[in-house]
Amino acid sequence: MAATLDRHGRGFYLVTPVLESMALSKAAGTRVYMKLENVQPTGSFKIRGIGYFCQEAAKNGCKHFVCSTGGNAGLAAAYAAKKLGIPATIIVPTNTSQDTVQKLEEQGAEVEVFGKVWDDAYVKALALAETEGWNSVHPFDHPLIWEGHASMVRELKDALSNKPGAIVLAVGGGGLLAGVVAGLQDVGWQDVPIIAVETKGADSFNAALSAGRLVTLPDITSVAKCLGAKTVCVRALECARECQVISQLVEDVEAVQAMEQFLDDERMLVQPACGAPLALLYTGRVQQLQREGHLNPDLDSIVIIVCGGSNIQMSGLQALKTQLGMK
Ligand code: PLV
Repeated sequence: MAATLDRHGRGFYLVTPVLESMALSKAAGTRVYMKLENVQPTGSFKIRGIGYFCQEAAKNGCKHFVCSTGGNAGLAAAYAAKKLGIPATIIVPTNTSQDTVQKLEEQGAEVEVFGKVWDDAYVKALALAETEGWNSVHPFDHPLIWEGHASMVRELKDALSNKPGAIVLAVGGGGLLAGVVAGLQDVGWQDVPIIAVETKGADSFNAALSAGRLVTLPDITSVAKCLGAKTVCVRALECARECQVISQLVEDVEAVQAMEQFLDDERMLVQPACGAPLALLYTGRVQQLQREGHLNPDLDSIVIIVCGGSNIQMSGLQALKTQLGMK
């Protein structure tokens, strides 16, 4: 369990609650458990893998971190760096909100705004790592990150009396997917199907699965900027060969409706990146997958990874609704 400990023998992340949701169970027609990663320090699951990566880098003498991010990976890196007493520079694309920049600065990080989307910020981070000799923290593509994320599946195994019938999660660059697959393999649950959800316009995993190879999207047009990696990591495709991974797409409007519904149902506000997997449950897609024979018609339960995201406020939700022409 090295992934759970910092240099003082403490973990950066929390063991998160697993709660049954009456509203989501009703919507999906099967008992739904929420793995509440939104309550992690910095508001998302990212602290698990990124925290572990940073701890290991610190052990190896890292002097300065640089992390390109859609927001949440950077917040996790800044948080871990602060705990480790190592400076961090976080590179965010221009579509990043001022609120996120402020949160990063509050964590003590130096923030640079660069490029239109995350992929551009990544190029800048790599260049800085090269010229300055800093340690680059990838937001999703590293075995230590997957190992850190895998801890959430061990917690699920401890919390649930039965193996779930499916796990629903969001895919951006594929780090969460790779971590969950690592965890499933670790606890002997590798036969649990994973429903991997993206929004249209940030659907690089779906495109890669259809093509049978990595595909680079021309642009990210979805409002779910945190799912906006133009290309997923190689490991994401491998995961789909090792486990049953069902790729599903939702519309931006569905993801934003799901955010609002989830706020009403569970009193928690999450980002569009998390609205996407919630939308899968709210729009009856589970029952559709069952009817089509992709999922067992008789599921014991479904787990949804409530991946969270800290870049959202009520005004932001309202702005998204206006942008998408919703009432
Ligand atoms: N967000 C990354 C990549 O952004 C970041 O830099 O924060 N849910 C939330 C709330 C997220 O922030 C992310 C990733 C995901 C889901 C998807 O995780 P992934 O990238 O590991 O598949 C461009």
